[in-house]
Amino acid sequence: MGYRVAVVGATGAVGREMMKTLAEREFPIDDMAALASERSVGSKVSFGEDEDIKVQNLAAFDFKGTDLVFSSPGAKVSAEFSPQAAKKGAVVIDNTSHFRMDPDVPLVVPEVNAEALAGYAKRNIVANPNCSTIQMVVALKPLHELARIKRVVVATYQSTSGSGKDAMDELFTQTRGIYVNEPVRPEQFTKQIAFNVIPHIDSFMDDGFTKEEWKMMVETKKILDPAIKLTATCVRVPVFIGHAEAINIEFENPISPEEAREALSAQEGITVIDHRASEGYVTPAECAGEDPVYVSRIRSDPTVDNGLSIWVVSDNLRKGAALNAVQIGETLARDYL
Ligand code: 11C
Repeated sequence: MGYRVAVVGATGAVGREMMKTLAEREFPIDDMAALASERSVGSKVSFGEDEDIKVQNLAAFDFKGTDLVFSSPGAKVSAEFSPQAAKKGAVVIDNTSHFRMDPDVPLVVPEVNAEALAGYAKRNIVANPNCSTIQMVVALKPLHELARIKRVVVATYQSTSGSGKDAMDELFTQTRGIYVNEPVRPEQFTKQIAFNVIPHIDSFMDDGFTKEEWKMMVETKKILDPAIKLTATCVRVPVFIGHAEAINIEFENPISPEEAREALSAQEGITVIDHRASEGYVTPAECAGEDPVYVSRIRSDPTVDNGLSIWVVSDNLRKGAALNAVQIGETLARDYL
């Protein structure tokens, strides 16, 4: 039996990746609806290699009879339409930040806390975590099981696709413009993104952290363990696809790089590439279009008791968004629907 599926935000960078991932992984689908705002109605989006689907108006769509909704519009649009779809009986996998901290909404990375899906029916909504959180918790989980994480200090290097297609276009146009002496006019970012890095993702909060940094902290607690202390600095870098993270971890118990490497290699969803040579670590350009979370540069941190530093890279549109959402859908289909 196949499912009746809708993708909300089908014309966006993540929405397109969701349609591609659903087709690639042969998710059992009897009917697919691609939904977006009125201005995209009539345009077409690809669903797999051979099929193009006409975009329908989200505001006019009746979710009655839809089994599963993969939703990735803006948070405000999701706040309005995800509960409407859920009330009509669809299970919504929501990629926005709007529902993540709702205690009645599971926040799920299937390799890490698939068991949380048992609570999906409270609101018929499951939240997909922030991309920078997803790749980090996949790497933290086997290490936490091995030696209990006390504290994490993470610095991110996040690609422009995290901000959507217009932001990727701005990096391209600005880079070209700089070569021909055009004035730089940031629109999607707060400052020049070409040949620059910006320590400001999402809005500033009263305590001086940005909302992106706050999300990494609270989402890690909800997904993995509320006892883990985490502090983040999130930085936008002039890369199209792939987020990288330098993660420093302090454990309760001793852990060697060899033990960490073994545990990470055994974890589903992770590929360890860790040699002390130029080809022995992964960069964002190499992970674009790939499914795994790559872990490299595994080494002891001798400045604390039981410390370890690692480098984690993943395609933010795939494992950081579309793939994780589809894996949630696959787990729901297998265990609950
Ligand atoms: C970025 N992590 O790279 C953000 C994108 O809460 O779902 C995802 C924002 C979110 O800009």
